[in-house]
Amino acid sequence: MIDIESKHERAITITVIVKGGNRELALEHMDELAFLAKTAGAEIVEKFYQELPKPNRATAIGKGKAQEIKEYIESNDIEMAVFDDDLSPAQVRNLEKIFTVKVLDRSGIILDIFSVRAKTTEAKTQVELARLQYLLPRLTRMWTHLSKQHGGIGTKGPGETQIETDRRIVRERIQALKGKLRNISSHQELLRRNREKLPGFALVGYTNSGKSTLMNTLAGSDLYVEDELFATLDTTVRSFALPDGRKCLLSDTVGFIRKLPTHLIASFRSTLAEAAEADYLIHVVDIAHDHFREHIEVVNETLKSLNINPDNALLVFNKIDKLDGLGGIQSIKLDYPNSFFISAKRGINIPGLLDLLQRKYDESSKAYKVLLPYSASSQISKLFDLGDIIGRQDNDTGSEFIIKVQNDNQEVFNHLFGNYIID
Ligand SMILES: Nc1nc2c(ncn2[C@@H]2O[C@H](COP(=O)(O)OP(=O)(O)OP(=O)(O)O)[C@@H](O)[C@H]2O)c(=O)[nH]1
Ligand SMILES: [Mg+2]
Repeated sequence: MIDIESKHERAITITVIVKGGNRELALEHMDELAFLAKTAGAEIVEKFYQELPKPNRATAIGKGKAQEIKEYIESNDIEMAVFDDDLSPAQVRNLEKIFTVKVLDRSGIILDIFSVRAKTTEAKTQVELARLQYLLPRLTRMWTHLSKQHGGIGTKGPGETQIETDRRIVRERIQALKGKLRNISSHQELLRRNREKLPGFALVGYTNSGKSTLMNTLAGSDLYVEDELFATLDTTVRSFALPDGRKCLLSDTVGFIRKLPTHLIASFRSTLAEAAEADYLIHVVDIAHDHFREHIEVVNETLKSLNINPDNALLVFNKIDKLDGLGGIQSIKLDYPNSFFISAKRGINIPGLLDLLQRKYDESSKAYKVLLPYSASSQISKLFDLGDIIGRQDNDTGSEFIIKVQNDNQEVFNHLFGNYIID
C-alpha cells in the first residue's frame, strides 16, 4: 500500500521485454505503468527494462539485472519497485529478498489506486475484497505494515506463524466481505427495478477516455473529471433528454485498463451491472491516444469477460479537438464504420451524437397503441416491464397506452398483449 498521505514514495518501474515481441508496445505499457504509479502517489525516479527470451521463473528479470537494480535502489533511497508484468507470489518473495524494498506488480498498483479512490460503501467493499484476494498468497514480511492498517491482523512480529494466522484472518474477512457485497447488490437490483423505466444508455471505455466529461456535457452534471487514471470508481446515473424531448438515463462507470486484475473485475460486477443492463452502450475512445486501437480491444475483451456483448456498442471517438488535421478521421471511419466523432470537452458534434442516439432508440423499438380494459388491469406491471410507456390516457372502458417495445421483447409482447393492440 503506497502511503499517499505522507510524502511521495520514491519508486522505480521495471519491465521485461520478451525478445521478438513488440518492443514499442512494451515501452508504451511501461509509460502507462508509470502513469499508474504516479496516480497512486509514487514518484518515479527511474525506469528499467530488460530484453529476455522469456521472463525468469524465479525473479522475472535476470540475476545480473537484479543485482544492478539492487545497487541502484540502495544508492538512491528507492522505497518500492513496480513491475509491469504479473508476478507470481514466489517471484515477489524472491525479489523482495534481493531488493529489500516492497515489490508490486501492475495489479497491485491498480488495487492501490482503487482502494484510495473508493468512496461509497459498495466500492470500498469491492476493493477490499479484491485486495485481500490478491494479497492472500502474497503475505510476506514486507507486507506486515499493511496488516496494521487492517487493524488486528498482524500485531506481533512478522514470524512465519504470524503469517499463517494472518492468512486465516484474511480468509475469514474475504468470506464476510462476499456476504456484504451480496446484500448490497441485491439491494441495488431492487432499486433499479423500482426505478422509472426509461431507455438506458451506458458509457463504457478505457480509463481517461472522457466518459465523465461526456456525461457532464450530455446530462449537465458535475462529475469529477481529471487527467488521471480511474478518476471514477462508482456508477452514476443521470437523466438527459433526446432531441424529441424523451427522457433517458445515462450511466457513467469505472474505466477499464489492460491487465485489470481479475479479482477486481469480479468484485466490480455489481457496479458494472448498470452497464450490463443498459439498452445501449456508448464506447468512448480517446482518439488522440497513440494506442487507441489496443484500448478498444481491451475494452471489448473486458466487456466479454463480464458477459456483455460489445458488438452492439456505439463507438464514439472523443477528443477530436486534439487532432492536427481531420484527415485521420476518414481512415479510422473505414476501419470502424459504425463510429461517431466528437469532442466532449469542446462540445463538438454533440447535437449530432444526440440525433444518433435518438435514431438508435427509434430503430431498436416499435411503438404500439394498446387499450387495456380495466378487467385486465392486473397485467399493467407486465406491460411496464416489456416497454417504455410514452403516453397514457384513462377512459370509460380502460387505459390507453402508447408503448415503445424493444425488438427483443416484441415476441413476448405480442403474445401477451396482441389482442389489446389498437394501432
Ligand atoms: N482535449 C480534450 N480533452 C478531453 C476531452 N474530453 C475529456 N478530456 C480530458 O480527458 C481527461 C479525462 O477525462 P474524464 O472525463 O475524467 O475521463 P474518464 O473516461 O471519465 O476517466 P476515468 O474516470 O479515469 O476512467 C480530462 O483531463 C478531461 O478534461 C476532449 O474532448 N478534448
Ligand atoms: Mg470518469
